[in-house]
Amino acid sequence: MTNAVAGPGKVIDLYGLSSPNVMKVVILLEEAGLPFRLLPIDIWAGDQFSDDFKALNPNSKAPVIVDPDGPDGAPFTVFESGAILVYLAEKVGRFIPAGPAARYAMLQWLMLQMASIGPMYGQATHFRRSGPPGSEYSLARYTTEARRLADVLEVCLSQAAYLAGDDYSIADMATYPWIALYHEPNGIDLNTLPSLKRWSEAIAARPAVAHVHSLWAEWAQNDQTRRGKASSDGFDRLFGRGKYARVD
Ligand SMILES: N[C@@H](CCC(=O)N[C@@H](CS)C(=O)NCC(=O)O)C(=O)O
Repeated sequence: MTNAVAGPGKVIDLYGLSSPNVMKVVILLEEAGLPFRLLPIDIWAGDQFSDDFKALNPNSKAPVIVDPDGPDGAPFTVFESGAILVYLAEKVGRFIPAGPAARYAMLQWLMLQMASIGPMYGQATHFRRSGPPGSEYSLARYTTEARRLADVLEVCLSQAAYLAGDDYSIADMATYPWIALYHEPNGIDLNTLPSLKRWSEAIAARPAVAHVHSLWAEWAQNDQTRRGKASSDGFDRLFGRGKYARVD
């Protein structure tokens, strides 16, 4: 882990980088006014595989948060961006419905983002940017699924202002970064999806989200620099290929 910046007592530590799974957490931190500091993870240098990081997240992925003021008043670590969103929303008592029906209506869209939108958009982007020759089948499969999922969002958002109904929630915060950052590379034309476009523009216009985008310009630039310094072994390890591939 690199470039940690010291911060005072109640500041939440966020281990992350300029990725959609991290952006969703930053949106909630900003919306809720929770102070945090970014501890950058250089995934091209393999920070996520260090013993120190695996003690926080055995799955070696960002984001992770450490809340100095956890449920029992002691420091509390949470990994998996969906779990982090639920944890922080419950902590502040906002952006998560209280009643059971509304809560599950929201959680189903949060789960859809975690289980489908993130992985499918992520794989489509991987094969587009980094797939070796012969990746046409994989690229077509994941791009088709990403576009199908955008259609699912369009239908939902043609019936309500937000994914879970009238109220902006962590389901919207989870899904927004994938649309904002990845619709263009995946060839998803928001002009053909008017409800998704309206929703995306409404979220982008929120002051907290606009502030996150201003942070992102610098964070993305820093990650470009890290990526530019990466070795071919670093890429092989990140992508599980070459000597890191586990195939029979
Ligand atoms: N399901 C996880 C996915 C996290 C994830 O894939 N994080 C990426 C950055 S967006 C990462 O840490 N990649 C490093 C690696 O795969 O080694 C979550 O939502 O938190």
